[in-house]
Amino acid sequence: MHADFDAFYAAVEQRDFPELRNRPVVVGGSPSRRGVVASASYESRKFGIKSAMAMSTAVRKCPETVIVSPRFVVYREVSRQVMELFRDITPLVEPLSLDEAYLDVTHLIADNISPPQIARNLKQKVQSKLGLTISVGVASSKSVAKIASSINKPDGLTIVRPGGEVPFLYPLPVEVLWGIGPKTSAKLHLLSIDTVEDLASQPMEILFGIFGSNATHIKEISNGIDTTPVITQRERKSISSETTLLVDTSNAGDLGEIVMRLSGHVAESLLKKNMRGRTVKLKLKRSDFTVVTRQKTIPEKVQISSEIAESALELLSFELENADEKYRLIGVGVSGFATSENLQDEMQLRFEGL
Ligand code: DCP
Ligand code: MG
Ligand code: MG
Repeated sequence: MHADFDAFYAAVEQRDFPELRNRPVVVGGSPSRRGVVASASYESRKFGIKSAMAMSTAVRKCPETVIVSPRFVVYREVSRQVMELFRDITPLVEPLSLDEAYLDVTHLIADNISPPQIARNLKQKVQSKLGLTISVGVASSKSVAKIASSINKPDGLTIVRPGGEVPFLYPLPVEVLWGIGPKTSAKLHLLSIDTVEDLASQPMEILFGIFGSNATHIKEISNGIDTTPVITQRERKSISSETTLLVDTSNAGDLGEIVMRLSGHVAESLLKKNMRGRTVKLKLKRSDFTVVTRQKTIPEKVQISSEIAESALELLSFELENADEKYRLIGVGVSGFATSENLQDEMQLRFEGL
């Protein structure tokens, strides 16, 4: 399942200030200071107001709209509460941002409780405990569930049964797919690729031309194929691979080769989980069993083998230059993934910078 709050910031304001209910409300920065819309209530969307629009445009579209300044502390607390409600039904919760998460409920399905019932119960619980509505998508994969939750907002519940993925996806506009932003969609429309079906029926060469190394993934998700598991934050802390050597060694060439091999294993796991990290860690156990770890944080998130190996080898040569030791175990790891907290911090910084 994928669950996402409807008009999150705006709905919290309407909940806490009853005079705002049933009125067009936008949360964001002031129009006189070139603010933008962070969240628009569904009443305001009837006038064409959307997230990320300049506040001055929003006011022009609907002069009677109420502009409210964001209260990030409150939104963060509501987010904590909803994630807790999600975790009451399954520990397998993967938050994507403050207002949405994937929930793996496969193990809860039984003869007398079906996925639609699990989803209805969840919606009811969120409504009664938090006074807010969520939209939920239920499907056999994360990608399809996320699209399903987005197409019947607000207060939606969309169920895509196994085998129904292709008929569900094909008529939808290409924009529903994760990773197709305004720039790519403009390019696609120029090529008369408007629906998911149009995209899915393109030959691979065309897709490679547009999406590069992401083409295979795009082809898969446009056919409803996505095998990535729901990853909880605890599991996210780091991904690593280590090995104990047959013979202790201080040989830089041998150690370097192992570091490259381990970097390959880590890259493979990252790719499978569709994750990238910013911190590369090297762990070394010396002959006397003391453990040293050295780590490096880089500006760009890494995912592929060569990028991970580059940093890990740098850490290795630093260690070898500064110690005269033999080693019995080596490990390479990547951490510093995007979590809902630091995603939100990034979002807040962007907001305040505007
Ligand atoms: N947000 C933001 N700036 C954006 C997009 C979102 O500050 N450009 C914030 C405000 C939103 C919250 O994140 O309330 C959640 O984002 P969503 O994309 O889920 O949008 P909403 O919950 O507001 O609306 P929807 O009902 O479409 O999910
Ligand atoms: Mg939302
Ligand atoms: Mg969201």
